[in-house]
Amino acid sequence: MAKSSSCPHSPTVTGEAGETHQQAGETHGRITTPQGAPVADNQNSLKVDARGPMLLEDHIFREKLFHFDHERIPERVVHARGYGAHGYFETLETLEDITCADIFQRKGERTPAFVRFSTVAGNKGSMDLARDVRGFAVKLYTQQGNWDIVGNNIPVFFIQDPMKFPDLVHAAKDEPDRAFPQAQTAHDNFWDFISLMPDSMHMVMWIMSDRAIPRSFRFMEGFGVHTFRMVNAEGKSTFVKFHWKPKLGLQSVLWPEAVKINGADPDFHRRDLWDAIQRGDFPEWELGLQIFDEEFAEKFEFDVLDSTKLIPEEQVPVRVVGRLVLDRVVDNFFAETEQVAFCTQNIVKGIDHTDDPLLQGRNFTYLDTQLKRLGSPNFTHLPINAPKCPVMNFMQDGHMATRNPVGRANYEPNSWGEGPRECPHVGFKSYPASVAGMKERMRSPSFADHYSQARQFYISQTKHEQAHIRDALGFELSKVETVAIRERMVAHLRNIDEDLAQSVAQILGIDPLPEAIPPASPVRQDLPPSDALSILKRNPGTFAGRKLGILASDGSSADLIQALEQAAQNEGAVCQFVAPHAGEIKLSDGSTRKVKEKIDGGPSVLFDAVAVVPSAEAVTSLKSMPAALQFVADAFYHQKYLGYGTDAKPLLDAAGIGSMLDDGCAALTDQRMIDSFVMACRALRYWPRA
Ligand code: HDE
Repeated sequence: MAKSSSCPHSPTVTGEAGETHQQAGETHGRITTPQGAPVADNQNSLKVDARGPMLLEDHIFREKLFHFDHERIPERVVHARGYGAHGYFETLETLEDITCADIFQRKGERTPAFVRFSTVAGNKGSMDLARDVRGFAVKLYTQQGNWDIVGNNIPVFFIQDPMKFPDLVHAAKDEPDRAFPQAQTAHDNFWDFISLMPDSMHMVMWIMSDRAIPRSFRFMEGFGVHTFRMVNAEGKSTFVKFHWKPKLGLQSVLWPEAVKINGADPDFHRRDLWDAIQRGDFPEWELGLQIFDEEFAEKFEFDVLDSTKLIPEEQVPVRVVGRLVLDRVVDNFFAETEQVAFCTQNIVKGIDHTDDPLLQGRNFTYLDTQLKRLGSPNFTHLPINAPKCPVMNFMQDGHMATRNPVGRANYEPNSWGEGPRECPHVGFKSYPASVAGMKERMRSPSFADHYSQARQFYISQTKHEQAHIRDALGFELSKVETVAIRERMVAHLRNIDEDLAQSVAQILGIDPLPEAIPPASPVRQDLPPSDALSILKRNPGTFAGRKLGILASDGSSADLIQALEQAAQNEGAVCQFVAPHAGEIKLSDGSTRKVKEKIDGGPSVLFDAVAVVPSAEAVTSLKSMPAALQFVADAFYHQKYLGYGTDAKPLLDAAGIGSMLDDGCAALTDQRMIDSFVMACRALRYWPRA
């Protein structure tokens, strides 16, 4: 039988213009096999007769499927779900007094950068708004080699010794027998482990706070966590902690919003980053340093080598020395975001590690994990990992070696005059810290205080933020089935704050309160609140980079919408339209607006503030649509700023909020009201409604 060009499922059939797909392909370049041989038919495998068996000799089919079968590489054990972008780091301050790192020598110089944000616990396909720590990993392609700052959006960590990392991660991820829950810590194994690890209590306060449900990557801080060293040309060492401060300020969602966003748009964070970069609204952070010396380290209340502790910014202020701008999305997710390999050991001359045990453990494990994931010690040859400065050494061969030396000499020293040589003056030198002591497996007594900074974090929060921590603990522990674990957690909380312990116990129905766990070191009651630890105390006072969701319809007032658009633009915010139907809406003056979301696909949780301005006619039908009622009711209950046109009032009444309107709700009656509504949105949420 002839080749099935008449098969109705075959795209090789002649198209309307009388052109076959193969012909169309000519203009796009030819499909070839991996060996470069042009492929004549990419639709049909080789068979004996159209309905007959396939032939093993079909090398084109076999090679195509062989490659497909091997497309996946192992996902990261932790931080599997991530999203990356390119950009640059700009040096704002030279730091030759404290470091000889090349990147800090010339003010105004730009260094290429790649950043990958991530959640920790979930699989690669999990949702973005899991309650979780966010990874904030930065690769700086400096002229003296790649420098990676592999940080998180939380400045402390769960554990003090890397020996416990596999246990922590096993406990946090889905339980091994049932393989759930996915991307959440609200289960017995996690809280069982945590409640047996008092060192994690400070981190617990952070992950139960709004920090663990950021509004987007653009609105979160990043931290190097550990104490690092900077070393200057004279060999003098200074301690530093790294901070990334978002230009647009901090912002988080509410937990009920997170739950809905995960359903409405599981890619909420990655989409936000992609969209912002694509519209030229480049995300930006300042690099800040907390700089301190041995003397400060000696007198500070806690051990600076303990990653479960931070240094309050009020004690050591953050000095801004650079900025990071993300201005380019990836060309290919796999090649860049999936294959990027961060290693804490990637440091450059002028930067050095300290004896923080967690950092030392990480220095072993990141290299090891990249070998497993990328399958070859030559992962540094991949473009995303390759330094942008010359690389010369005698390392050779291995799987997939693409950067191969030429010549006879593959060792050093050699008599052939070939190859690179070591360079004592410009090369990396470890800081010659003096070390002495017994080999032993033990935890330093200076790491023993597990509750004081947890308490300091809690008392630094506003009352709304404290309520969120209480509710988060109540929610997570209510999902723990073993009562003894819940009780053990409440017993820890008593060391942090009695009221918190009491209210969580009440949520969990625990009465009487269990005895507090005896702390290894007395809990300090005298640490003052630190405003820098709160998100709300540092409200950025800007609506820039945020989204105003406009619920509109055919016939909506063009004047009102234009005024809203103008006011939002003045603030640097984006407007998106939600409407009863997809496509376009025609406004009162006949002009049109592109609909971003149909009402049942665009709940108000996707926006930072909403304006409800459908025509009177549309309101009549929207009043009986659950999605429209939820849109306005959710916006109200999630404490969003809510503007409404006079025609929309019946919709607010039908949603049950018409009689409760407060100062966070504005009737958009004239230009002045519209402007003041959009300016009020700078507060990001109308907290009194909570
Ligand atoms: Fe990681 N961590 N980690 N971690 N980590 C990994 O490396 C590990 C820790 C962090 O976007 C893994 O490439 C140990 C602290 C980020 O690709 C793995 C310990 C901080 C990323 C690993 C820690 C981090 C990772 C898994 C305790 C904040 C994602 C995949 C000693 C300062 C990087 C990979 C990316 C990834 C080990 C603790 C941040 C297994 C053993 C503390 C942002 O090697």
